Amino acid sequence: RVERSGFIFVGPKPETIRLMGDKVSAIQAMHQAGVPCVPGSDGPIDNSNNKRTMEMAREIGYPVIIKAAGGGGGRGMRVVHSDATLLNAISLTKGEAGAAFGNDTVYMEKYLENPRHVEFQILADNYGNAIHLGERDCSMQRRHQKVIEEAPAPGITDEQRHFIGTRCAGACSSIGYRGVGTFEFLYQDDEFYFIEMNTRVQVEHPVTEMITGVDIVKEQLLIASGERLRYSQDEIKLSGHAIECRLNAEHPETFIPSPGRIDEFHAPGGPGIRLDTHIYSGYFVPPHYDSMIGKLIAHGEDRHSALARMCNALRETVIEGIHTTIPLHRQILKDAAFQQGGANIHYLEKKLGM
Ligand code: MV4
Repeated sequence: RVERSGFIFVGPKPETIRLMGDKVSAIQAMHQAGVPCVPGSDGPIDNSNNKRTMEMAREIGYPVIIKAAGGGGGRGMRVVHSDATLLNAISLTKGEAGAAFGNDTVYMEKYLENPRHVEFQILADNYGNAIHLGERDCSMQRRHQKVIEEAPAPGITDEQRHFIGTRCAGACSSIGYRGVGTFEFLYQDDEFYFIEMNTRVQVEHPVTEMITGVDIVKEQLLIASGERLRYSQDEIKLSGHAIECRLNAEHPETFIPSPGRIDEFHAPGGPGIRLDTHIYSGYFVPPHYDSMIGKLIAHGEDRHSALARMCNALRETVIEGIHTTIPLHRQILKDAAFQQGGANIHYLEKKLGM
């Protein structure tokens, strides 16, 4: 399952894992496997027991978030700040979820106000072997679209990585998951909280490839053809730092799609630079598909070096005839908080004044 093919959407976005039915069951399975989850309802909200629901929200502590078990991409969620609005928020979310996803199951979690979005890459074969390839920080996002991703996540220690990564890999073995997958976490105040699993290769997989040397797509194909994992966990060594800028055919300030002819194209190069793209001079960006036209990835021996290489590569890249998000990336790279590392999921939208 691939999210995008040749950077063109080939169908509906493959969903978050519907393990044993839906996200609620996935969370329960991960909880069972020792993966830390967000304090919450630990199952669907029981519509016939409002007293228990109110109690639960008080135990968890406001604010709480009501989420649709069948939701995704930021749809089907509601934050609740007090008893007064709880039951109404639940019925509204249920109604929307039933109409939008054909599943009105909702669950409750503690709402984390300022988390980072950190996800672990795992590989699992058909024989119960599973390993992790460390984590990516995907906090730099706008309207649930990731803009920049990096690996490793700034400030995460080897101990944290080992603890969470081992549990993710263990969970794969215990649920019989095979293929490649991503465990999504919210990370706040030095703690990880599992929220969802993605059962596909993701757009941002190259940053993990750059720091591990593992070709994730190749391993996916080998696993699917019945091969055993070719790496043990000991053989996975993280080296340096990688960052990815998603190049979209969009206006860098309004984010309005900008299809049309690419009159001039010049690719960047040099040590540590990778550009995944299908464009060329004379290419016509069609108006009907996803606006992503490339992914620029920079690797360096440390974060500072990766950022410096990315800066140069963005300056070197020429895409004329359409608008692209390259100027946005150059602006973000100049940002002090971004350079510092560890900005949360709300940072970019605040910076852009939304
Ligand atoms: C949350 C959250 C805060 N607390 N859950 C948004 C989409 C879905 N994948 C999960 N999402 C969130 N769940 C709790 N308990 C905040 C978000 C969230 C978010 C998460 C990841 C990346 C970007 C986000 C943007 C807004 C809200």
